[in-house]
Amino acid sequence: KQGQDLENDCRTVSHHVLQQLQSSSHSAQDLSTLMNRIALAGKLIARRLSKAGLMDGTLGFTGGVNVQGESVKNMDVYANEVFIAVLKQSGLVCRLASEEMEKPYYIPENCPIGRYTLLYDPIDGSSNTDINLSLGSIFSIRYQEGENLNSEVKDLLAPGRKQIAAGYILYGPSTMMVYTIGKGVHSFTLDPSLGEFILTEENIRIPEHGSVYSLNEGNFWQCDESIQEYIRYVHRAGGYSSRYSGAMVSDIHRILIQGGVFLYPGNSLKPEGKLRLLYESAPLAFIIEQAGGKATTGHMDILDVLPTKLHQRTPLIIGSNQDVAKVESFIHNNH
Ligand code: AHM
Ligand code: MG
Repeated sequence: KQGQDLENDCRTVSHHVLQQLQSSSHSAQDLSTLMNRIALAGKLIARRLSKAGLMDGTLGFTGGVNVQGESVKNMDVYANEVFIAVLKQSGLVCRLASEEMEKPYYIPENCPIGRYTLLYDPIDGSSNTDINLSLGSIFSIRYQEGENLNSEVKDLLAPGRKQIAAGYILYGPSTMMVYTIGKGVHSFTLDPSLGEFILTEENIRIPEHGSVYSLNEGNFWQCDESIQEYIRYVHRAGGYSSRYSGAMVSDIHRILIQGGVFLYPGNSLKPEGKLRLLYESAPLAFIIEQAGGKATTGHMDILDVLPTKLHQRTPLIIGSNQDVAKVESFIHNNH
């Protein structure tokens, strides 16, 4: 028993990545190192969040507005800088692009050797920061193609199928990290006494159907008729539960484990919805597809959408196959 416990305690993220790739190739080593650095970012952010009410300058707004036109919170800035700092030291990432930066950030000392780009949302669900509710970080890793050290993003304007790894960190009652490198979805829980993410569940499969639907129903009257019809269907059908936390990482994590559907469709005020393709929708779509679920705009798979700009938004319908199909049947008017 003791031996087994010890073995379990040694199942860290970086070890797991190496095992998945079963090789000592450069890219296996690279991905393992990258995942380890991202895990470190998660630990730093979790540490800060756990003391948020005790430390000056952690909660609240900076007074600035980001490229998306949203008010920037102190935690957004801190978390954005954490990712830059941990990846600077990796030597592997030459370029980072995030929700909080208008243009990609280049790490000159890592270019041109750094072969990877990290796309990320440092704090997902920012509105939960000041009220001590769940938050997330989302990440996506791609090979960097073409010229280094210029601010072009052309090579990033490629479908989500080009992602080589993706995942999220969930800052809840415990901190979890969920990742995929295209070989299933695996979750880890931060053991604060060890300071390590330890394997929780391997090869997570999303249920084919779940009872949860997750969207901001406050947008009901701005939604397309088809989405309104879907919502009416859910209300009438009975047996569904509405769950919407304001942080999609936690809402989608619930759906990954228990099934259901999360949606942020376009509406009359936000025709493309709210969520950003490259560092929000695509990484989560990679995770959910790898777990056997589906992610769509309503018209095509999220992972097939060809972006035209870095901060492009996209409608998102994501979750269990049957529940996503039900929403699609309303969009295509064949329910
Ligand atoms: P953020 O990254 O700026 O926090 O925005 C993304 C978040 C999602 O986590 C969440 O599902 C959504 O925005 C909530 O938006 P709304 O308040 O419009 O429902
Ligand atoms: Mg976000």
